[in-house]
Amino acid sequence: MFFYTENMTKFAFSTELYNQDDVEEGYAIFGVGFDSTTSYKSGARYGPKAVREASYNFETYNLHFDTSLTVNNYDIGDVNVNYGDYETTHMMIADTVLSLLDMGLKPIMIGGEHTVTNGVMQAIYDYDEDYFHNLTIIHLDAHFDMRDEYLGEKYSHATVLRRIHEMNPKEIIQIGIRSAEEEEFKYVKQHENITYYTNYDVKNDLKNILKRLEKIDTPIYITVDIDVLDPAYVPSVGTPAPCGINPYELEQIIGVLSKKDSIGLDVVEVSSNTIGDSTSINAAQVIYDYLCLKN
Ligand SMILES: [Mn+2]
Repeated sequence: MFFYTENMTKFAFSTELYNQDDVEEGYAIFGVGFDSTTSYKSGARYGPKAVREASYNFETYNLHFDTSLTVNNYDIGDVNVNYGDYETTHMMIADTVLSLLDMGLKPIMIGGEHTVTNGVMQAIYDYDEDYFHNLTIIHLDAHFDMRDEYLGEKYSHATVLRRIHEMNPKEIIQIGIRSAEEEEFKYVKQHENITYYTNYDVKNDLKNILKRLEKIDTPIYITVDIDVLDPAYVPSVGTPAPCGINPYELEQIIGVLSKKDSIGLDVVEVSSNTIGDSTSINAAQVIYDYLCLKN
């Protein structure tokens, strides 16, 4: 091993995993560069590379949370994707995550378009169905992603939360929402186990939302579509929507959620393709904050 080198194909603070027999409990970071159903600005396939590269910009001590990132985490590389075919990609994500869970590793996925979250949900469901039915899904996004289908597709970035809701988790809490289609909005309002907070709710009463999150007493899974932030902070996303939340608000939300019993996290929809793009830096910050608070 070389002591003074770094590997930008891996997340900055991750450990190499050479032999599966040596694995210790912790977190497994992986990418899924799939973006075949992206409808507006393409490029989420670059997310995993861009977010990892951006992670080298951070220092090991997290000043805001007064802690360093020391929790055990491996970067296992990227799941193979079948461009243009979500179904086989879904199977490969689900199989990979199921292996991780069997090894005592919690998934941290870098997307890819939001569709890929379905694969992680499938794995958690297959791992322990009762656990899945007791799970609270925390969904940060500009969009509900609750359409039944989008452009004829059942599995799409715009339907991902609908498919997850159909698998019957205990609850879904959506935060930062500011864009919708009427049918999905009706669906959200019809279901008591879906709660949503708009961008204005975050702006006007973040404390109330944080209190609500603190009260969660089930395991959680966190899915962050980075377009929850305003396009001023994250210009390189598939579907930008104005009047988003800001990184201070996101950091406070992640701060509360990281103290919860979480089975995993994903950060999706990063389509940065240049070094130092603010979108990938903000996305890497979410993973960095989360892991710092898992010590
Ligand atoms: Mn979105």
